Amino acid sequence: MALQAAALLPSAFTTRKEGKSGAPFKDSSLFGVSFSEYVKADFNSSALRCKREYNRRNGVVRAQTIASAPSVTRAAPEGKKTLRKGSVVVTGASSGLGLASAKALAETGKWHVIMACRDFLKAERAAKSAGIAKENYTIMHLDLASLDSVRQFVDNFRRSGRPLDALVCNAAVYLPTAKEPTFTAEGFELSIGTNHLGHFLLSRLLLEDLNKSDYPSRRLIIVGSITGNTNTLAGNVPPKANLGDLRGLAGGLTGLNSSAMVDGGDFDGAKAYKDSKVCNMLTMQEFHRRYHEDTGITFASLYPGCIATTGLFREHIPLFRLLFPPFQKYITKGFVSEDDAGKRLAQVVSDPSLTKSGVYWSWNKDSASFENQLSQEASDIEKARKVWELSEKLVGLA
Ligand code: LMG
Ligand code: NDP
Ligand code: PMR
Repeated sequence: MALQAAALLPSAFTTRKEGKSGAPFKDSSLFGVSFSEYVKADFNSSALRCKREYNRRNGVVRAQTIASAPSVTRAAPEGKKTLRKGSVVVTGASSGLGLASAKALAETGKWHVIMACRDFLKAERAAKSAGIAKENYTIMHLDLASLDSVRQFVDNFRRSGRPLDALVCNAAVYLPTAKEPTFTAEGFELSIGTNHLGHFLLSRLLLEDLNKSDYPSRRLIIVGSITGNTNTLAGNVPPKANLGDLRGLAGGLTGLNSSAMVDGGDFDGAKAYKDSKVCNMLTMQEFHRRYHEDTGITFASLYPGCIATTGLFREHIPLFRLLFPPFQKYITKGFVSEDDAGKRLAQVVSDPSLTKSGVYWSWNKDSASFENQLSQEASDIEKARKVWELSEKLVGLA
């Protein structure tokens, strides 16, 4: 793994802002352009906790489920003295942010990481060269570009008998130079198909497993990005994210009789990626609205910073790959090393103070996490509901 040594930021674990109520925080900015918001501390109220406990004991979850769920031994969380090791699934843990977060979580000694990867050997090599101890990880095959593979993964995971305490939807593809669309096994445009639809099915199916866990704080994290948010400078670099009226998604993104793009427009690989990140952030919020109160599961998203050295840019032109890291390091100052970004994601998975649900986390330059404001489109309630319903149809849940 090419974990960059250039750590511009101190560890996110050690410097966390507490008592954020009412305090404005600034996002990292370019030339003084910054985005801030008032952060409200809203950790679980006792009333909500009571309802949650009731629902958990009675197995209340409105998720669509498949029949083969094994039973997970449950114990009353309040009766526990020592916390067992958590069990977290991280998709796309064979490189970049996924690998760095797997390493950060494993190193705490508190987590066993299930690395859900499409390339088994690559993942094994990556885990070894990152120095993740054998007993702290398991690699399981998952190709998000195939819904059969997603269902197979869920089956295999259940057969393993492990509980599911946290799920991290991290994997993504970015195809900025593609002139024509490429497609998943089911014929969806590859960026939306992988980044959004594959994760949508995975998280819908695994919600049941998360709900069965007796772990004190169960979390479903979906990685978002600044580039999907048009309320930022980065989100205004063309082509901009825009889901339009979702006519392409409704048409199945096949590129045959309908468009391969969510908004029904001409194919643009960079836009498809940014649109997929908007879908990711909308999905997280829709999960929150539909399930947080009943299940107590924390749903959250994040922008980990610009990790300009990862494999995400593998399809970009060589000049871009050469200039992008120094551009982000010295000009935008949005650069973050893979190591530090991994710690940020690990923090969202396991920090006891980050239990708030429905939140999009970002970090200040001093590495303090704060709740960030999503763009208008990425926080559009009606659009979130429509994306959810159309996605359900496409992945065969409705
Ligand atoms: C497209 O290119 C590609 O075509 C597409 O394939 C895809 O990749 C897409 O978004 C991804 O980008 C768009 C174009 C940028 O990309 C470029 O060609 C530029 C590449 C830049 C890469 C970084 C190189 C920087 C070079 C500097 C050298 C650094 C060296 C460091 C050395 C350090 C030494 C100390 O898009 C453009 O079209 C560029 C012009 C647009 C700029 C937009 C800027 C934001 C505008 C925001 C205005 C909106 C207002 C928002 C509110 C803000 C208020 C101010
Ligand atoms: P990488 O390319 O390094 O990692 C992406 C991972 O996704 C790889 O492990 C890759 O597997 C995996 N993957 C791709 N397609 C599939 C598939 N079909 N099935 C299973 N796994 C798949 O990129 P990053 O680490 O940068 O990206 C991770 C996340 O971070 C993404 O969600 C991205 O949107 C987000 N992000 C990244 C930023 C950045 O600056 N880099 C900024 C903001 C957000 P393989 O190793 O086999 O290719
Ligand atoms: Mg962007 C504060 C300024 C900032 C930040 C934080 C990012 C992050 N970018 C910023 C500014 C700019 N970028 C500016 C001013 C430009 C024009 C020169 C610019 C260009 C640019 C390109 C061409 N940026 C890019 C690209 C990509 O191909 C990347 C992309 O959009 O992938 C979808 C990208 C990114 N810039 C970022 C981040 C985080 C990315 C990676 C995208 C992601 O993971 O979501």
